[in-house]
Amino acid sequence: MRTHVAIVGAGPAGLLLSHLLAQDGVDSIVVETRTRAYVEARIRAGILENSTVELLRSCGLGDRLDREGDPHRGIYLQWPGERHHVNFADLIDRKVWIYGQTEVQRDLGAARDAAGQQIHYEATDVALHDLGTEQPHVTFTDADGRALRIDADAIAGCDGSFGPSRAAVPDLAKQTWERTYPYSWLGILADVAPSTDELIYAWHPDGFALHSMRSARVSRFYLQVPNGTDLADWSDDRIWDGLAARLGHGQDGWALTPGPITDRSVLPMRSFVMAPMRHGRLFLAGDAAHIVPPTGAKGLNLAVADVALLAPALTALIRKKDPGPADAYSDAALRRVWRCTHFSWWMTTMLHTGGADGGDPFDAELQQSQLRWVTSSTAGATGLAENYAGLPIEF
Ligand code: RFL
Ligand code: PHB
Repeated sequence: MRTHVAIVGAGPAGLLLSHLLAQDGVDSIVVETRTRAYVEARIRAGILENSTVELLRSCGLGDRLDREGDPHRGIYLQWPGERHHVNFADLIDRKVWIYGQTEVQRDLGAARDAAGQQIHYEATDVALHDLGTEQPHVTFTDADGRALRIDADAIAGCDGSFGPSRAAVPDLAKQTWERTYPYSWLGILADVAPSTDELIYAWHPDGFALHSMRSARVSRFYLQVPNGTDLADWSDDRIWDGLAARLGHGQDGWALTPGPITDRSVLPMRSFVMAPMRHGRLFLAGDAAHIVPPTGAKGLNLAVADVALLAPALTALIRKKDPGPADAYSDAALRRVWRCTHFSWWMTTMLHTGGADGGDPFDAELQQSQLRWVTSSTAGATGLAENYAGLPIEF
């Protein structure tokens, strides 16, 4: 097969890239290891930034988001005895939207179906070749066992943190930075109306907790747990008791309503950046190039921002034979990546405590001091608001 861009990975980065390229008259073929049902059911991100929403609207993907998405004016930050609202709308005139990654993925899938996009799900043995030439290619075995090859002008590595694209860049041609954290998140989805109008990020001596949501009937919660936590050790009662204690059930008359748990998982936390986000004719976007811990709600938004830069860069390279934007892509994308990497690290280290292991009392005092400043100073709150809701794509 021959196309302009071979896209590895049909997550949000890969499908949005194929959508934006098609709008500019650039063809692509997408290769994905999982089934479509699996990709569309994966429970992940829940928050879209202002600039992500504007981009999705501008490329024709905003209709259902505008009907069903829930705009939030800000978030609550709390610690025992105190809950404060940080109002992004008042501070910087920007909002965030509750709209699950599952919904974004379905909207992208429907738009690509309507355009007749070629996507090979359930591919195996996906490999990238000849990246240093102007005619790279991808080989794979399709769902029917056929060995296939895609020749392209460029390859987009949108295959997340475990795909082959990052690994295809030789060690000598890349630099990486990594931070692991000494805690994980236990995440649940529950069939119960949210007990809050906007997200609650809670600092607590037992560990961080987050009350998020997916709709008027579905709530999403996270609890900080030690690395290596076994889900079997967390009964439903233990989860709800932990959430009630950390989120402040009974505090100022606030009550947490539990409900049936429909999904649960433990997620490790990691920061990772690889540079440059390009090797020859391979361009990386999204989790393939960088990972952030989820505390800042940045991962999906960063993937979208990468692709918003990459699509016009590949269009200029392929249709106008202008390499300028493609040459500038990695540096431009990395500026936002490092800002979001810092913000995600900052939110994470401000809110996670020693938990069951006790923790450092000095750190705990600094965290609470930081939380008091962020929630009481306009300058502090505006910094958080700009980073959480307000970064322009080209930041
Ligand atoms: P994805 O979504 O991982 O998609 C990559 C795709 O590549 C496929 N793949 C391959 N395809 C072909 N050949 C191979 N050999 C392949 N190997 C892998 C995979 O099957 C997959 O379909 O990466 P992408 O597109 O870069 O998107 C990134 C986002 O998914 C991710 O950053 C976010 O989900 C992170 N994240 C959040 N981001 C936010 O912006 N806001 C949030 O509120 C938020 N919450 C979260 C999150 C991530 C979480 N988890 C589980 C990691 C909450 C959670 C719990
Ligand atoms: C989510 O709803 O899954 C979510 C929300 C905010 C975060 C992380 C995850 O910071």
